[in-house]
Amino acid sequence: MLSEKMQQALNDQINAELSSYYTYLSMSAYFTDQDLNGFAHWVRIHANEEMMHAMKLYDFVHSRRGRVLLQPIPGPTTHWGSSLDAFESALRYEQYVTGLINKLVDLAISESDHATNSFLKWFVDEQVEEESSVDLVIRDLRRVGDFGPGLFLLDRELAGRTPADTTNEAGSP
Ligand code: OFO
Repeated sequence: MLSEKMQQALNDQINAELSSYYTYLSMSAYFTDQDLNGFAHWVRIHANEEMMHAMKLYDFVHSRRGRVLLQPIPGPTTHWGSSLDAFESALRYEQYVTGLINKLVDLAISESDHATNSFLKWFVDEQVEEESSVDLVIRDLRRVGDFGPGLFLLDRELAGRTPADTTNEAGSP
C-alpha cells in the first residue's frame, strides 16, 4: 500500500508528465507552423514518451492499490522566439522534472518505501537521457546559428528519429 503522502506525490507527478506531454505537443505544433517538419517529428515522439511516463506512473499507483486522481493540466506555452529558444526552454523544463523525480525518491527513502524507490530508479535514469537528448539538439542549433542550409540539414536529421521501444514500459492494466 502507498501512504497518502506518496499517493499524492505520485498523482502530482502524473500531472507533471501529462503537462510535459502537452508542452511538447504544443512545441511540435509550433515547429510544424514554422515548416520545420523534422523538428516537429522529433518533438512529437518526445511528447509520446511523456505520455508513456505518465501511464507508467498511473499503472504503478494502481498496482500498489492506490487511487489515481487526475488533475487539470495547465495551458502550455504556444510561441517561442526561435528553434533554439524552444529547445532551451525544453532543457530548463527537463531539469525541473529531474528535480521533481529526485524529491519523489527522497520521499520514498524517508518512508522506507522500497518498492516505490525501486520503481523510480527507471525515471532517474530516464531523466539523464532526456536532458542529454535535448542538450544535443541545443548544441547543434548553436553550431548552426542563422545558417539556413545548416538548419535545413538538421531538420532532415531530426526527421529520422524513431520512437523508443516502449514494450514493457507503458504497461497495460
Ligand atoms: Fe517525463 O521526462 Fe521529460 O519531462
